[in-house]
Amino acid sequence: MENWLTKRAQLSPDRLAVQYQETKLTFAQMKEKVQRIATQLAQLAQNEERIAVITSNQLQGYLMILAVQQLGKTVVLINRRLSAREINFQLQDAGVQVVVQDDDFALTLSVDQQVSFTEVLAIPVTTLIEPVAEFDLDAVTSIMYTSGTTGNPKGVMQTFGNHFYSAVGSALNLGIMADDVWLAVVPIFHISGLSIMMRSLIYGMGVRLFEKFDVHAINHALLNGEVTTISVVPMMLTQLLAELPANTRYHKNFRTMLLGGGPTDLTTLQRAKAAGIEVVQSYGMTETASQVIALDAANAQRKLGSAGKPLFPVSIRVAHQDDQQHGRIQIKSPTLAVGYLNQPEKYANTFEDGWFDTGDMGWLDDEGFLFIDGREGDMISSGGENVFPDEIESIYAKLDEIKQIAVVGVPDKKWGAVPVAFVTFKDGQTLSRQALRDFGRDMLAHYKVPAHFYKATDFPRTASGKVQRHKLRDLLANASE
Ligand code: S0N
Ligand code: AMP
Ligand code: MG
Ligand code: MG
Repeated sequence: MENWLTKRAQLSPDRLAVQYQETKLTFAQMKEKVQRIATQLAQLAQNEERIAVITSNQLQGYLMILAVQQLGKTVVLINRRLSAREINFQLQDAGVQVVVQDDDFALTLSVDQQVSFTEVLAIPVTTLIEPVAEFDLDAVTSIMYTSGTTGNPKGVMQTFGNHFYSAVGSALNLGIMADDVWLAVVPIFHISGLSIMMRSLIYGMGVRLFEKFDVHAINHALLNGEVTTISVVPMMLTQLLAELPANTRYHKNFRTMLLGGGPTDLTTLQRAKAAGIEVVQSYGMTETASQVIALDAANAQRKLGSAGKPLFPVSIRVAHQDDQQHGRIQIKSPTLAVGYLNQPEKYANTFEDGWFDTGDMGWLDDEGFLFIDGREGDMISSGGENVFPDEIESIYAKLDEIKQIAVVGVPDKKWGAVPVAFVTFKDGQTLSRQALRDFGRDMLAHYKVPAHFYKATDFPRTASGKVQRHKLRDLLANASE
């Protein structure tokens, strides 16, 4: 397929491509800027197959990601909130030696070159390079890491074809209007955000980029008609609703709020309904290049609480035990990633009879609408970021003083859920809460650090001695910090 940016700049050169703060770029202007940056990146990383971009949702990072694509190289997208240790693991796994990053990114990483955006933009340009003529639908264009219940994070390899089918599947459900502007406050290092960038190129749609989840600024944009669509995780919807003045309606230009990334409670959906907000519930993951299941506007209210039906290119089945309605959600889709980097067997093992097993549980009603029960294991969804107790426990297990630690998710007013830890110490040893917290903040993304540490004497266990996490919550009632 012809290079999407080249094609888009030909088809609709004067349409808005992206707005960040007061800066607006049309597709023609964006193409010109991206070509210059691609030329600069080429000098920096001539022989690299992959370049990592570390950025918040700001314009330079946005253009850097597109520039890597123009070179025919793969962009490795790094969660800006991870610790140096976590990022180094991903960079090493992806064989990355060149990182381009936000000017204010402060961590020192184990790579040959760590270059700030300002430094990239200062590289002298004599002759502009030619962008790649074609985007090969089978070529891997982006890699982003996803964690699981066990083992190290896996680099999910997404192809141009994955992004293309994802964008088309979304459009066939939500529709496309000539003046659409999609507000991107979900991170462009997650598929929730990157998928908006890809839709923009494919649809010729404007993106309004927000660096911070500033509730007032975002409500303002939805109230004054500047944007037509927004992607949110549940915690964002809750906060937007809480700050929305009573009897106030979003602007009539605003047509869709795409909600995904984690479970939403029915009360929040009902409050959104009462506020007249068109919430489209959806379900998707990094491996599926964003939503694969979504509600349509016609059923959004009637099927409140459902994640919807599979998008046009997607098939779904729930694999269950004989007489049970609930089971494992499995998917076939041209948006399915082509693999986990360096771990082909691991990816192959997630398939059953050609169906990708999501690891999530759910059930289908008699009309084929999917309801999600949650993930197997003990994943915690904190503000749309996935947190795995096993990972936190294994990090803390490195501390000599700790005999055993067990982590469990508890409801949280702001983030939806947060991890808390129960700790037992070896005889005669202890660590302060502050020491435990500091250690965690050094080793882990801050959202993974337990919000509370409770000293325990022992844990509820099975007959074989395994800690029963689900029973730990019962201990909270009489636990002391
Ligand atoms: C909610 C967000 C924006 C909060 O970040 P904010 O307010 O910018 O925080 P900071 O200023 O950076 O930090 C302030 C303090 O808060 C801590 N913190 C930040 N985030 C979290 C968190 N999630 N949980 C707990 N604490 C958090 C910071 O650590 C800091 O504290 P200190 O100073 O102590 O360090 C942010 O969390 C965010 O962006 N969340 C959303 C992430 C997301 O997009 N997840 C979805 C991933 N899944 C997918 O992409 C697949 C589904 C999908 O594609 C999709 C999803 C949604 C909508 C549409 C789609 C689609 O299909 O298209
Ligand atoms: P990620 O790997 O970060 O892309 O997160 C994907 C995971 O988020 C899924 O496997 C689910 O566990 C969870 N998730 C996404 N959408 C929903 C939803 N609508 N309801 C419940 N959980 C969801
Ligand atoms: Mg995942
Ligand atoms: Mg931040």
